[in-house]
Amino acid sequence: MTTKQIIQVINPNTSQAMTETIGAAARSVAAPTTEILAVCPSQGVPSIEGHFDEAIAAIGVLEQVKAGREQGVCGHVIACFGDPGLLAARELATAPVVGIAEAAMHLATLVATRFSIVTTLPRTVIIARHLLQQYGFEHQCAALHAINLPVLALEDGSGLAQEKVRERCLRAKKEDGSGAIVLGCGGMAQLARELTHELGMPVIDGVTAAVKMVESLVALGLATSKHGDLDYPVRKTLSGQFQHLN
Ligand code: 2AL
Repeated sequence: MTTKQIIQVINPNTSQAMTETIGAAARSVAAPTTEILAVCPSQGVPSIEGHFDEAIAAIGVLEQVKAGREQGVCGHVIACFGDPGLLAARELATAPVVGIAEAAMHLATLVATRFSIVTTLPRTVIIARHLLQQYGFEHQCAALHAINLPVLALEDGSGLAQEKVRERCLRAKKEDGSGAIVLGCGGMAQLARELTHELGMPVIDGVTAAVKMVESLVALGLATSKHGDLDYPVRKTLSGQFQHLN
C-alpha cells in the first residue's frame, strides 16, 4: 500500500476564502498519493499588496513551516506571488519549500522564451520586478501588467476581477510578443487552465506549478540543502512574541 505524502500549501494572508481557492487548485493537480494541507496564518494581513504586508506575512509563513515540519509534511508551498519569507522558510525547513512566483517563472521559461505577468494592484508590480531580478529572469519577462484591483476582489464573488484578468491576458497576448503568461496572485490559481485553452498559449499559475515541483523534488529524493546558507538558523534564544519560533 502506498502511503500518502502531505504537501503543506501555505496561503500567507489570513483570507479563509483565498486559502480554499488555493487548496482546491492544488488538489486539482496533486498526484493520487499526495494530500494537500492548505493553511493560512491565524494572525497577520488579510491580503498582501506591498512590502509592509509582506514583512508581516513572512512571520506567519515561518510559523506555518515550523508547524508543517513538526507534522512531517513532505514539502511546503508559499502561495503568495511575492514569495514572502522564502529563504528564511528554507532555513527552517528540512523538506523542499517552493514559492509560487519562482515556480511559475521557472515553468514559463521551459515553454516560452519570454513571458508576461498579470498581477493585481500596480504597487505589487515592483515586488514581481524584484523577484525577476533575484531569480535571474529579468530578460525573459516581456511585460508586467496590473488589473488595478485589490487582491480580495478575486474573492468577492462578482467575477469582475476574473474578467479583468482575462482581458489583461488577451491584451498581453496581442501586445507583448511573449509566448506565455504568468498569473501574479495566488487567488488567480483556478483561472490558468481555462485561459490556456482560450488564449491558445500557456497561462501558468504558480500554485499548481509549485505543487508539481514539490512532487518532483520529493520523487527525486531532493530536500532543502542544509549545506551552507540554508542550514538551520543559528541557535539563539528568541525573546518576547517570537519565543514560539525557538
Ligand atoms: C498576493 C498574493 O498572491 N496573495 C496576496 O495576498 N497578495 N500578491 C499579489 N501580487 O497579488
